[in-house]
Amino acid sequence: MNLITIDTMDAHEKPWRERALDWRRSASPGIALAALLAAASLAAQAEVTVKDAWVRGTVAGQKASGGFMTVTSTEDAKIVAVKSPVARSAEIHNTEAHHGVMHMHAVDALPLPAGKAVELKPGGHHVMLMGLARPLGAGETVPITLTVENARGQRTQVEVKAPVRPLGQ
Ligand SMILES: [Cu+2]
Repeated sequence: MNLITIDTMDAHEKPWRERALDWRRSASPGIALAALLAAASLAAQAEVTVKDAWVRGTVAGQKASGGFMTVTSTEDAKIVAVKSPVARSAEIHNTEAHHGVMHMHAVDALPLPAGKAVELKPGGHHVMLMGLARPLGAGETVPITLTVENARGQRTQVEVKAPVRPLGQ
């Protein structure tokens, strides 16, 4: 009777131990795979380079100004938002002529085709800084944060330091 009981226990315990071992063996490759996937998704983030950033200086009482720069992304992406601590709000604007008069209007996103240098410049696309708390003087630097979204919907923040150029340049 005793022997039978022990035999029965052994018979049940062995497969259980084996199952536990199988689970432990498969667990570490699973973790390694998850780490690999995380690394792959990090590597897939758009690399964005910003050159020649500047902001136009303002005079006392002026509430808005423009930010300009050249932006290049390694993969297809778009700028979906902009912000700056010097402005209550900021938008991406485009400039267009309507009946011979130049108008600015906000755009939802500015496309960054892979490898193409996209220029934000006076008379074209620009960062519109609105609700300025104080005048922006030559010599100071304005931080601007771009939110860039790639084709898979992943967003990254790009920090830009834009020196202020005197009004009239
Ligand atoms: Cu504008």
